[in-house]
Amino acid sequence: MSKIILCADMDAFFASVEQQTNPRLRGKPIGVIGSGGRTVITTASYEARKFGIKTGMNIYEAKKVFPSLIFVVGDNEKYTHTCKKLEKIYNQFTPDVEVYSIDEAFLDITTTHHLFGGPEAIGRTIKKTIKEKFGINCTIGMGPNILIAKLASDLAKPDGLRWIKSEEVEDVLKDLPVKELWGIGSKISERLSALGIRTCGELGKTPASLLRNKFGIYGETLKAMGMGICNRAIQIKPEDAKSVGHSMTLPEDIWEREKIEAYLLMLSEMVGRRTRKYGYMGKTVSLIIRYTDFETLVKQITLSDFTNDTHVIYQGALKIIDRIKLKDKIRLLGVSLSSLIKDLNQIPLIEEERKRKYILQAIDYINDKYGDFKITWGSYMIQKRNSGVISPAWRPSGVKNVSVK
Ligand code: TTP
Ligand code: MG
Repeated sequence: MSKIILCADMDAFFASVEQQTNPRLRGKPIGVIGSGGRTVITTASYEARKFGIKTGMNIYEAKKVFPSLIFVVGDNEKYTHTCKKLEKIYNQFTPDVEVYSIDEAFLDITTTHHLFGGPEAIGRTIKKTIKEKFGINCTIGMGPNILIAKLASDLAKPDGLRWIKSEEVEDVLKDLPVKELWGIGSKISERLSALGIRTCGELGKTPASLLRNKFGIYGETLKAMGMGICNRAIQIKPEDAKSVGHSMTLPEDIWEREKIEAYLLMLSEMVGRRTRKYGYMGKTVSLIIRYTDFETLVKQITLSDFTNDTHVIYQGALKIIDRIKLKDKIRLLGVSLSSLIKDLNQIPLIEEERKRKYILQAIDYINDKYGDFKITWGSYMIQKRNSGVISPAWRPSGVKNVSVK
């Protein structure tokens, strides 16, 4: 059964909030700017867009394009406050909500829409509720995945509602310029254009080998996008959002250092991967050890920085084990990451860290597509071979979301 994903995106969000809080600005062409001197327009009301005002213009450019534009200094607190309230509205229709940005959210309504009279009824109710409560127009897009839901919303802007059903996807994409797709910016669209690929239809029909050649692993994603395929699931916050952990009862009781290390690396990878998937980073690594007599230890270490990098988590777990004098064989091991913050997905400034981030993304992409541990760390494989403890048939199992104090 095809999924039904709903994308809600506020229209001219910051400007709409400003117009709502100051009635004199309603219906007027306004541009929201920062409070500093060298600031740009973060958004313009639709009244201002008609005169050519665009996000990213600096004040001087904007004044030249449209001298009567009203500048309003933005207030982030107002916007985050509204964003939190919007989430509550979405939660009335499904628990599977991903607040993607300050004014966009994705809702998986596959299993709940029938309770509310269908997808379009949910869309209309959300629009009406937001308008009544906040005086803001929003656009709702729906589709079989995030990519198509987002596209539907973009195509329906402003104040629209559009549902692109699975059977309509091919037709919608056929002549659509590639840059209309979420995730294809002007640089990629230029590179595609140099290959003679202008529409999504053409992109979807391009041989994967050619795209892989030009774009590496991202080439496959691009081809899928051209076909309207997107496997990225909605990222729901972890249940308690306090920690992400994984523990497992071992197939045999162990004592040997290299076996412990092999399991810790595997557990760290599971924790790192899940933390990355949820879009979080953590600063506290905890190690759980249960001896054969069931005595259980939980020890923690605080890292110098927030991370979701498998190896940093693993190094943290190793530091903890170094400080423990094992009194017996171990029957259960667990690793967890806590003190979580949302990963803002910033690109690291240090080249080495940047490379690592891309490596992790590539590994996650492959493992998401082909299955857990299809690609993994060399040291894990070496230890696996040497220790001989992990059978190829072994599958990750154990307690998820271990909460540690
Ligand atoms: P968008 O949803 O991209 O834009 P928008 O809501 O203003 O307009 P649209 O009707 O096209 O959806 O961004 C949401 C808010 O985020 C926007 O109101 C201002 C802010 N923003 C920035 O602060 N910096 C930016 O570069 C962009 C694009 C947006
Ligand atoms: Mg918006």
